[in-house]
Amino acid sequence: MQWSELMDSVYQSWRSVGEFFSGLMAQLVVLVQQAVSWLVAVYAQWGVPVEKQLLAAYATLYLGATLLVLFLVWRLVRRRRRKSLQPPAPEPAEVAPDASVGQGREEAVEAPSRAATVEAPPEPVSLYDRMRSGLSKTSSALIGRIDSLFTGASTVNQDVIEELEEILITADFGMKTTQMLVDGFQQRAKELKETDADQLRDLLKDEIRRLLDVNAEPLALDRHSPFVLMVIGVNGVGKTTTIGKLAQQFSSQGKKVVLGAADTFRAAAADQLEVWGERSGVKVIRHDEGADPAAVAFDAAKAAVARNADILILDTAGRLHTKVNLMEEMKKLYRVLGREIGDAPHETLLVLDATTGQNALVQARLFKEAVGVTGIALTKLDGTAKGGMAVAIGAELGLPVRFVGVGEGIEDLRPFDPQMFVDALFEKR
Ligand SMILES: Nc1nc2c(ncn2[C@@H]2O[C@H](COP(=O)(O)OP(=O)(O)OP(=O)(O)O)[C@@H](O)[C@H]2O)c(=O)[nH]1
Ligand SMILES: [Mg+2]
Repeated sequence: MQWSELMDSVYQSWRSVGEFFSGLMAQLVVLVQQAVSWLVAVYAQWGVPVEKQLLAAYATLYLGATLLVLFLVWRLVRRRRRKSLQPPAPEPAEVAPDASVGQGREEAVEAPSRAATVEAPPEPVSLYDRMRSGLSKTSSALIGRIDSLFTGASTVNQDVIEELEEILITADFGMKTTQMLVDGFQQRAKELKETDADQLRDLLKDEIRRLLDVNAEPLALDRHSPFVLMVIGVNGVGKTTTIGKLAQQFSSQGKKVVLGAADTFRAAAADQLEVWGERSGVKVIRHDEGADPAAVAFDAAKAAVARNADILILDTAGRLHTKVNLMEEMKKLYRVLGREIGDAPHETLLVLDATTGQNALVQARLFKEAVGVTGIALTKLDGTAKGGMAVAIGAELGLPVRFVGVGEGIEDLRPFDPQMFVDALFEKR
């Protein structure tokens, strides 16, 4: 191709692009003119003086266009933020370890992100196995040491008792619970004629099992309709995740669930709840960031009644606990809920992070005294060797553990079963 031909074709393409845009601009100008004359007519009808009609029309158009642009930008930002909260679809190769490929297996253990595990299809793993693997850290630290202590002991003497105390305290049973356990254990060990390691092990297991029985009302969801479950706890313990998992589990059991995003501290909190809501087809009532949590509770209660829901779960802001007015906020929530739905909330579930050990116990005590906790959800048991916490909560505070989180998957939030817990903890690995 000749140089002049090339220039000619470039010129032609630019010309057609130019024509296209000038056509578009002409259309736009016509559109603006029509809109202006329509607005002028409207302002004339409203009695606006003639000399101000044109100005008012242009000002209205300008304002409208600015608002439209702002709205589009807001939608774009919101969509992006949602996308960042939305877990990516699971990649089967990553979440399903292939035992035959050593490399792949290593990746599968390390790679799963929070999202991938949450979205993964339910694996054919029994509840017991989930509990067992969730407790593996506590079990290997605690039971391993206990087994070697009992195997080497010919009698239950003071040295054995002291070492047992130390092991239990290290696993975060806490001083008081450790003392209760050791006293009971020592008493019963004295009655044994011979000290056999397996017998001592069973004895301790039995003592722990006994302390796990808390004399508390069971969580009877069908006693109220809607049953109102208020979820509280300091920030980051796993409130929203626990609510999401519960919503999904309840709705898959055929229960109608409504969620209330009363954590209005940051918009992302309600967004996070909405993602869970969308995933399980559950309605989420939310307000804007900074809104009054009691107003959300009010609307959520109304929606739950109107929709004939079985369960209403309310998420609350953890950060408030540092504020002096937390109790006032809570009382307001209680008042609003109680007014809309008799006796609500029917359960105040305090979420505690097991990895924080004795600190979680301190939180539980504070919340119990201040707002009246009726049950505990103990999360992240899988991430700690200090699972003794689960026992200490019941033994020291008399609070029932309702649910335990032993992983990030939906199935990893389990109703707490004391027998299953000790069996999983003590199982030989
Ligand atoms: N390993 C593990 N991680 C968990 C468990 N439960 C929750 N998490 C993780 O803990 C982190 C915090 O969870 P959130 O649900 O956002 O906690 P939150 O209490 O709502 O936090 P705020 O809204 O900031 O007060 C998330 O990354 C969860 O995936 C669990 O049982 N095991
Ligand atoms: Mg939250």
